[in-house]
Amino acid sequence: MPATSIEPGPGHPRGNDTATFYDTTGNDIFAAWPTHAVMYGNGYFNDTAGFESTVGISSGGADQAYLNDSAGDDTYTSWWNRAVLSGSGYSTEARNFVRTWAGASTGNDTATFYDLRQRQLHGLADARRLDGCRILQRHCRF
Ligand SMILES: [Ca+2]
Ligand SMILES: [Ca+2]
Repeated sequence: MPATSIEPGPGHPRGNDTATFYDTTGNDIFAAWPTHAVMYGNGYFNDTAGFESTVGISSGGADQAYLNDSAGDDTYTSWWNRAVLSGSGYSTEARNFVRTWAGASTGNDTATFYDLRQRQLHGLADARRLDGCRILQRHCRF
């Protein structure tokens, strides 16, 4: 199956464009950076570039999401079924993934985790490594 690529195109004005990735019933990988994102699995590979907002959705399987931050200040917020990483000019969201990973590189990055009852579990600045998981973040490490 040929790879597909969707881009706003040259000269496209910066706006609030959203790209949404839908997974398969099998195991899929969603990986996102501030300027591009990919989802791939058995027999397919999809990618985008230049969207300000990107959403990856898992419907089943042992899906994993990897959210990569920018060089500037970023904010990561994780709920039991959803995680959002955002910074200057971009936002990336992963929904219903069994496992979500977010990386903090440079900048004043912050992370907040909420449990099933919306209680805040952790707040920390300049996180180097965040590893959220689906149920109560029991296996999180940073
Ligand atoms: Ca899947
Ligand atoms: Ca950062």
